[in-house]
Amino acid sequence: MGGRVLVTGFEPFGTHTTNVSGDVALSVEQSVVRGHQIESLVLSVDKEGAMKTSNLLETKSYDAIVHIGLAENSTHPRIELRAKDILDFRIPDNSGRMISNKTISGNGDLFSTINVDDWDIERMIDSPVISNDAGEYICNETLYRTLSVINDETPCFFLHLPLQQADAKGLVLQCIDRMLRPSCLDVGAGAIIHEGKFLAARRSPSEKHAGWWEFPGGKFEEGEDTSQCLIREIKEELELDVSTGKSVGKWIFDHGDVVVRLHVMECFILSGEMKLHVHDRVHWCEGPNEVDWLGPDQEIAEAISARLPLHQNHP
Ligand code: PCA
Repeated sequence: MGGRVLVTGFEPFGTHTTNVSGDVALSVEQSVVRGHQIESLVLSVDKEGAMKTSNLLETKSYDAIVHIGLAENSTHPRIELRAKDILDFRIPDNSGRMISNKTISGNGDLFSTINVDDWDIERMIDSPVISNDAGEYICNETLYRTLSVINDETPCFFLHLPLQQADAKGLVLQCIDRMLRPSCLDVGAGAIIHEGKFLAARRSPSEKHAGWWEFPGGKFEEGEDTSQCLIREIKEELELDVSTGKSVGKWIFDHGDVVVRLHVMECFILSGEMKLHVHDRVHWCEGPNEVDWLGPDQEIAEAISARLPLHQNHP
């Protein structure tokens, strides 16, 4: 592939003698994520540092850009999605520049080009949070100046790190992986619940992932929601008419070539005689460990088992 990713951090500023962001940026230098090599830069905490990347982009291009900075008052890493069109410094920057309440361009706020809906944030390293406030200092200025010159889909965002964090390097690499991976394919998975048990179906020898057990379902068709997708798929796969109930949750699973977002929903049989089309066996489960589940379906089976008694009396 041979793509390139730019990761920047900052020098110390204010009363700090170190800056975790610069150290973390350097720690990932030369690492390879999804065939892309990381280039690292430590930026000065001033206008020159804030403009370094936008200047670089005049002659170079990257497949993803992550700016990292220290957020001294944060307890969690923050994924900044917005660069505000304002600078309002509490302390001068490292060049002595002091700015009070001034716009950067006067053209309004700018927004990151990443799609966090595809990221499974809840399961990421060190529990990052989404933020729309990168401050009014050099970090915000840097994101603003970079976003203002990106006019394509190049993923770029700002990662604000707390003073102390268990695995900042791991989180940065994970963010880059999310930026470079294909967008999620939405797939419905039905937890068919009947007489206190839920249905597992084994994929036929002729199917991809043959022999593994899964929840019936499939890809959303144009305009479908989870319920419509499952009613159609379960009819096609099992010849059962079902109604849908509560959502069980969403799981994102990376198969390498494709990333699937599974939308899991309770289903209840209305009518029909089960006939298998893409499966060769079914099993009514009372617990999560009765079959060899495909990929994330094990975790889903655990989630369903945990709530199962609630639904034993459903019609
Ligand atoms: N944090 C500062 C600037 C440099 C850094 O690491 C900020 O949050 O703006």
